[in-house]
Amino acid sequence: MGHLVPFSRLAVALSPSCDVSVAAVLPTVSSAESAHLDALFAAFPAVRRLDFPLAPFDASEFPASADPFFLRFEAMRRSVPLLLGPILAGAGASALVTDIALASVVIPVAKELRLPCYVLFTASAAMLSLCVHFPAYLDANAGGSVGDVDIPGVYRIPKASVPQALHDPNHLFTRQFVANGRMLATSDGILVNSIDALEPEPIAALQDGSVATGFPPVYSVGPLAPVSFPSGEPAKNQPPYMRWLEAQPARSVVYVSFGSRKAISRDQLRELAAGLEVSGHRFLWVVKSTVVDRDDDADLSEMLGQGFLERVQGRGMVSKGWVEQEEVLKQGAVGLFVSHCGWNSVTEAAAGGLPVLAWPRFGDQRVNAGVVARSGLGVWCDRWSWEGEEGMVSREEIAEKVKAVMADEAVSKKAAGVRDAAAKAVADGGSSHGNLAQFVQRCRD
Ligand code: BUP
Repeated sequence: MGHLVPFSRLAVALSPSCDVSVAAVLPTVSSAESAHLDALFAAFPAVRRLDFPLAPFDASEFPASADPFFLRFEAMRRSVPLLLGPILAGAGASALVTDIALASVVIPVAKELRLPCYVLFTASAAMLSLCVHFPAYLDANAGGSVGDVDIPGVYRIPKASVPQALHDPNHLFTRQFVANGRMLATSDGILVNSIDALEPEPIAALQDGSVATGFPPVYSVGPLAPVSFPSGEPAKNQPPYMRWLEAQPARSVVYVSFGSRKAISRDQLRELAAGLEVSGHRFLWVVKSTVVDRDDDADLSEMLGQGFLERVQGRGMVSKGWVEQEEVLKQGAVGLFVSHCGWNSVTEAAAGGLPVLAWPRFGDQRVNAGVVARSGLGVWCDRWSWEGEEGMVSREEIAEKVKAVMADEAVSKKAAGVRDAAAKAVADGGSSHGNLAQFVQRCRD
């Protein structure tokens, strides 16, 4: 979803001025993805659907434990040279925007077709600068282990924040990341869902050539506007969590979500439950117990501890299924977002001026948590990470941090400042608005 959501937002943002088609890869891994695609094409008929069926893929060369989403990216990467050309020819495309995860296989196909090819980087600009610099870092490091990474013109990414997979040169993610990073310089331009107010150094360094010389234009176009899929349902048929949220006082609810995939131990989950209970605050918590939502048949009360749901009834809502996060964050009742710091969640918090208590899990999330802390959008105690071996974060620590950030007026003020800057960037005359217009103009030239 972290990739699909920003693509939908970009497609909708472009569709008034461009003829937009979206290649939907089938079958999807998760139910959330297929529901999202169906809703997108139903709500925006001007956005055309191009089905991209995958070529047969034999996953037996990968460990059985391999992440199903990484495997899907690999299957897509292998299908692209075979299938993308005919799909594009049928669509009559004059420019192409590819996901970063496919850049190194899509750009050569686009070049063969003489089609300008842009990349939408769905993570932060800090992560983009790491992606651009990392191949050079590895070359200079000549097989040594990965440590802190100093990105020219940006800042140092500490070893602990470099995505865990990148410490292993043979990891499937590392091979894809390096191949994509090397190919970025040959694209026609890169769109990144960020703004100066969040990431002044990485954006400037990417644009002025400090990260890599002779680099194509980088368009910061964030925060991409959320896309609403009107359900057509009357208000009384709203999901229970929305009805509950509407009844809560302004800025009184702690919203807790670690994204659409599970990576949190059962013990930590229960400690978090206890921490939220001890904090005394109202909360809405989205719980996932599996990596792929289709497999999630866990029982909430068994997962969170006997009696928990009863004890917090009225004060806390726990949802195992998908919630409409954009709607939740728009609701004035939420006052704090305890987040894994998936990049879309960070940009959504920024657009809403909602303080973030960062609790990254893996991948790019520690880099994003660093952005949250640097920009002042929120707070991160860097011991708080699922990936670390430091042990569990205790209920007392969770309760204390939640209470402290909920009461912290300085953080609220900073987050409101980020919101105002984000609103200015996307308004007529703002940087993101202008960059998107420039990108459209280049596609037309
Ligand atoms: Br969970 C959840 N509802 O219940 P990130 C997520 N989202 O609308 P990451 C919902 O999915 P992945 C839910 O608003 C955001 O736009 C959320 O993207 C939305 O997370 C998106 O925050 C998730 O970038 O993606 O970890 O990159 O969860 O797919 O691993």
